[in-house]
Amino acid sequence: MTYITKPKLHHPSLRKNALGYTRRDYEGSVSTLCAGCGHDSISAAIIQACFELALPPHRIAKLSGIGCSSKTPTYFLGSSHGFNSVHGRMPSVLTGANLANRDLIYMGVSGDGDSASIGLGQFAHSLRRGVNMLYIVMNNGVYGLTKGQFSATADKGSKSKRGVVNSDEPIDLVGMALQLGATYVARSFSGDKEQLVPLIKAAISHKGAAFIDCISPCVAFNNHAGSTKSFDYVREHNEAVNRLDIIPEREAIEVEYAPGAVEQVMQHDGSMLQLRKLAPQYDPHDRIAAMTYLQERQAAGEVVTGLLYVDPTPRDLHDHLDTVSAPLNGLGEADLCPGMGPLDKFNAQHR
Ligand SMILES: Cc1ncc(C[n+]2csc(CCOP(=O)(O)OP(=O)(O)O)c2C)c(N)n1
Ligand code: SF4
Ligand SMILES: [Mg+2]
Repeated sequence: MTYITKPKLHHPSLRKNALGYTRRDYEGSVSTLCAGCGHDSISAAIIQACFELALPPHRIAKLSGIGCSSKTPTYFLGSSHGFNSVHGRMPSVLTGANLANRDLIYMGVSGDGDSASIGLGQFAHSLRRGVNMLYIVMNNGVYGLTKGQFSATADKGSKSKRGVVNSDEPIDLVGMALQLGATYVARSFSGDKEQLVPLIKAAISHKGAAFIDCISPCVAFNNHAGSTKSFDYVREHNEAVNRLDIIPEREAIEVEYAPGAVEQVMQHDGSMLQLRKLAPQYDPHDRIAAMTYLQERQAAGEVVTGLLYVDPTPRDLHDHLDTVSAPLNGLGEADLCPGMGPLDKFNAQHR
């Protein structure tokens, strides 16, 4: 429905955030995805998260690859920067943009085909380098845009709409993200907005590589009995290890929980993560234990969701490379050509 444009005027009584924006100010154009597609629910969660965090839209850069999932940035944050790259190449474009201008908030939007097949190398390197971003995969287990071929995240034994059984082992992007050194790793479900919105908010506030694998059923090609990425399957097998609330810096903590049921994690920006533990033995600070737990539960047929791992003191790519703190487009001639003195000093360090 590209010909339907949204009205520009908003009802005066719409709730406003601290910047005076309404939720509608964070929307994009009307979605052209199939009605009921999980990806639209994730777009709605991203809109909600940015509205609640009161982010200035001009400070956000959303980048994607190719696929139904990679089309979604058109449907949210219409006033933000956007770049629709080549299939599987979003992470390298995002890395370059981030190195050039660290002042923007980077959001990489991808699909399971985009990230686990053609873009697997790019996915891996952006996480291991610690690029400061929210990397979200809208995971439906199929190539939705090209009409429903199994993707590399489809479970072994999962059935296609035509009854073909997938014989290949799946790639678990969460397991990979943990192994590669991502400092914030979560899994969620497009049908669970209450879980997803805080996970997105916390991932945006995280200063490092934050990865969310969001199961997002494809109603056209992968939502039938036998599919392990269908709405019914995920609802029946969803095991949430925790529930997250995020309390921005300086806001009074008013929520009360029973002692022992909640863990508080302070982030670098002063915001506080409140983790309500649903699986008391699950420790989201132990990378190795998280990997073992996930594999055990996966073998039992469960889909583990929640905040799976967080490092509250992450280092990002700029810290590793010791880059200048100013965006490159803000550097003047004197910074770029400091003269012979600094050049001689620099050369001397390498002799
Ligand atoms: C280089 C290249 N190879 C193949 C394609 C064809 N193609 C377009 S989208 C896509 C898969 C998309 O799957 P996914 O990332 O899971 O997104 P979804 O549509 O399922 O959301 C493929 C193979 C392409 N556009 N470019
Ligand atoms: S084909 Fe599948 S992934 Fe693509 S818009 Fe339709 S439901 Fe969504
Ligand atoms: Mg897909």
